[in-house]
Amino acid sequence: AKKKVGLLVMAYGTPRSKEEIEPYYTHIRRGRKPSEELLQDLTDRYEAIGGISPLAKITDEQAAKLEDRMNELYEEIEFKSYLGLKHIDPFVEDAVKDMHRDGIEEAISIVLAPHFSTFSVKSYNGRAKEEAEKLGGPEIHAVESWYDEPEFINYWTEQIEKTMEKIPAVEKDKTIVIFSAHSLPEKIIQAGDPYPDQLQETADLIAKQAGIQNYTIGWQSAGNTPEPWIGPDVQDLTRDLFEQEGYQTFVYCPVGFIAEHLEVLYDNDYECKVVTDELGANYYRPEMPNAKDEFIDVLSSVVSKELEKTN
Ligand code: FEC
Repeated sequence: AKKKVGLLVMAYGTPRSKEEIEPYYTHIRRGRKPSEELLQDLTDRYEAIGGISPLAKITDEQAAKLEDRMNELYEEIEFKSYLGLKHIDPFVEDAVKDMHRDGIEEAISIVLAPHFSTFSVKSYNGRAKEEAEKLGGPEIHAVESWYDEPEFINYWTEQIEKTMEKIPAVEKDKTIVIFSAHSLPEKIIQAGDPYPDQLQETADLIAKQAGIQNYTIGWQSAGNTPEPWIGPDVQDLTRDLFEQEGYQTFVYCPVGFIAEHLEVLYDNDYECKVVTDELGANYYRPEMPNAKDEFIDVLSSVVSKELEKTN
């Protein structure tokens, strides 16, 4: 029989119906129910992007396609994917339980977010490993980050090139690319988290390959808490670049995300666009990876490298 390997694909998760918004939000808030006002605000944002987020469907498709691709690449192994979500069922722990029940002894885990941080990747993998230890298996080989994976850099390079073709030559000097990721509380930096440096490196690699001189990094979607979050926020950054440096065309590349979900469809396509419209500047946002074949190739390369380390 073929050797069986589990593919633990972990992602943020999203409500699949209006009714799920409250339990989902409560889970994000570590068990504290949101106020009516907060809940309404989040419901309104989902409403603004069409009612619910396309994320659930995209994540399912990514996991299914990755499984197919890995089975094509390795004849001698049978891969089975297990989806484990951070804030809604099937939770990370559920996926590990299913692998254990199916007799999977070895698994590769990958988080559908490119940059490592203690808040994201470490927490996903920590939960998975803790559950596996409780159950006595499977052994999980965790991908820690893949922000510099050459095929990932290629994906964004091609997207930027496509976008640049739409921008008239006379506007090029006044065009800037903003690479962004989800903001996190600033205290992670003092704790030595590599997250900000990894975003900078992704930006540098893509800009170099795409031949882009005008670029910078920014942070988006920060939480509404009194503690300081990593900045500059992409909206403030847009204003500053317009007012102080004269940029008039903005290309938003939210490379810390991989799907067209709320944080992109609302925080970029609505909130950043409000700012560019107000300034009379131009807004562009290249297509997200979603479940495109080129992106499935990124994930399969990353998983293959991890697999080869274990042999
Ligand atoms: O439904 C959708 O389409 C969007 C799903 C979604 C993704 C996502 C990614 C990340 N988050 C990260 C960190 C935080 C921190 C807080 C926080 C809060 C929210 C809220 C919603 C939400 N996040 Fe999220 N995030 C998504 C959705 N996130 C909804 C709650 C309302 C709001 O603030 O908008 C603050 C928590 C707190 O209050 O204590 C911190 C990070 C990522 C990217 C990495 C990853 O995907 O895991 C980091 C997608």
